[in-house]
Amino acid sequence: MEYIKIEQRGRVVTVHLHRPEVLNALNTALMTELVDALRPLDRDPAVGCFVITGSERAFAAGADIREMAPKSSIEMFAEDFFAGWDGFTALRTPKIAAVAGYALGGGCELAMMCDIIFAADTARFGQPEITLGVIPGIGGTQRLTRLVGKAKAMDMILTGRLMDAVEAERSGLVARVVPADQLLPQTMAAAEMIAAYGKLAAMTAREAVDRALEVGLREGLLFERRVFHALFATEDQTEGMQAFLEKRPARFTGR
Ligand code: CO8
Repeated sequence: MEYIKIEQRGRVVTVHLHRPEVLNALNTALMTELVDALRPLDRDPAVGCFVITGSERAFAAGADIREMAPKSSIEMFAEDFFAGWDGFTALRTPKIAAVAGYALGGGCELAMMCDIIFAADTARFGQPEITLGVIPGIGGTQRLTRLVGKAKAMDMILTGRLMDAVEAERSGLVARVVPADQLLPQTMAAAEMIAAYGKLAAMTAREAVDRALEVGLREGLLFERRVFHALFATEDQTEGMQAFLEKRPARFTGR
C-alpha cells in the first residue's frame, strides 16, 4: 500500500494516513486502499476496533485539490466522485479518529465518518471548501450540522474559518482533547477497551447511536429495543451477565 500504513496490535487495527508531502490529502487511490484494506478486517472477529490517524501536522488537509481541479462536472457525476467513501461508513467495527493538526474539508469529513473523534490540543477542524468556490461534498453540510448544530455549522461552512480543539470539544464535534503526546496512547487505551467487549454488542451499539441522528425518537427507541432483544441470542450476553453474577471478569468471544 502506498498511501496508508496499517498495524495491528491485539484486537486494534490502526491506519496511518501517509501522504506526508501533501498533508495527507485524500485522493481516490488512498480512499480505495483504505476501504479495501479494512473491509476484510471488518468481518474478522479478532478485530474489535479501528483507529484512523494522520501525522502530527495533519490528520488530512482535505480532498486532493490537485486531483479534483481539472475535473468537469460531467466527469464528477459519471465517476460518482468519492462515492467510494460509502464503503468506509459501511464498516461496522467501531472506528476512532485520532486527530492532530489539520482536519480540513474531506479530512474533517473523514473524522466525522468515524464513531468517535479524539483530538490533540494541536487539532484544527474546518470546512474551507467555500474558499475554493465549492462546498463540502462528503458529508460536511450534513454530519457537521447534526454534530454541532446549525449556528456553528453555518459559521464554519460559510466563513471557512477553523475551529481549535477546545472549541470542537465544547461544540460536540470531539469526544476528548488530550495533550498531543497523549493522543495515540489515550486513543489506543480506549480502542483496546472497546475491542475487549463483545463485537456484536459494540457493532450494534454504534448502529443504534447513529440511528438517533437519522430517525425520529419513537422509531429510534423501537430500533434500540429490538436490537437489545436480539442481543439476548448471543453467547456474549449469557457470558457477560453470568460473569457479573459470579463476580468475575467476562470473557467475550464475539458470538
Ligand atoms: N490537496 C492537495 N494538496 C494539498 C492539500 C489538499 N487538500 N492541502 C495541502 N496540500 C499540499 C500543498 O499544496 C503543499 O504542496 P507543495 O509543497 O507541493 O506546494 C503541501 O501540501 C503543504 O501545504 P502548504 O505548503 O500549503 O502548508 P501550510 O502549512 O502553509 O498550510 C494548510 C497548511 C492551511 C492546510 C494549507 O495547505 C491548505 O489550506 N490546504 C487546503 C485545505 C483545503 O482547502 N481543504 C479542503 C479541500 S476541498 C475538500 O476537501 C472537498 C471535499 C469534498 C469532495 C467531494 C467530492 C464529491
